[in-house]
Amino acid sequence: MKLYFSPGACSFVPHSCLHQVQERTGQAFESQAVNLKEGGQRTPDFLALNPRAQVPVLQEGQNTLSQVAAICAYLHEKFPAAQLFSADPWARAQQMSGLIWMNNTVHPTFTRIFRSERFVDGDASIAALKAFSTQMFVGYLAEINAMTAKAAPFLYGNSFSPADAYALMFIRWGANIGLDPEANPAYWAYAQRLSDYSPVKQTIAKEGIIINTFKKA
Ligand SMILES: N[C@@H](CCC(=O)N[C@@H](CS)C(=O)NCC(=O)O)C(=O)O
Repeated sequence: MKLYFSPGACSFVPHSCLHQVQERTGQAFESQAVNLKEGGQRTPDFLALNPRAQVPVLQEGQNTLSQVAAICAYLHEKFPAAQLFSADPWARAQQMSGLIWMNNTVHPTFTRIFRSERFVDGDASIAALKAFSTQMFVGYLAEINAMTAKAAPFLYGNSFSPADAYALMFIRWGANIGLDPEANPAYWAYAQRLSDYSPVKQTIAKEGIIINTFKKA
């Protein structure tokens, strides 16, 4: 089993899951970094794995699987002892609901800030899209802040689920574009706790990332 990831990207979510699988079941995995800044996602070798030119990709023998939620669900079904989601159907559905919202709403909003030129033409339109999407992203961070205020200690109770790893990436991505993580105190406290959770801690170390990249003016 091999995960193609980019440090600090959404692939951090299945990467954290794989570390939890390894820790709880002993199942080893390989991982390979793809340099998105240098176009590693558009090389012929990578496009053969995922023609959509995106990480994450999970490779199982000759087969490949893309999409964060699908990879996490697959790992859960294959390694139930890793407890990536709850065993209770309703609790699991809540965890999945949060994960899918992050993947289909919060993440694409950030993409409109980070990759604005892919969505509109012209400097003025790009600036407008960035500004509008940043306001939306700030709103989502506040929404997650409210969720983390009730985190016990994870977003969905006493067990880690993939949505936790996604939430950690969002506060980091915000810091990357100049949004102070400490503006959402509950979220920032949760992010610091989560960074110390063993599978997440190992993933941070493996990817060589820091969570708070915010620089005060
Ligand atoms: N919905 C996709 C999103 C994947 C995605 O947006 N990946 C980004 C990194 S966070 C990527 O590979 N971007 C490459 C690019 O923008 O060229 C999933 O769940 O896997």
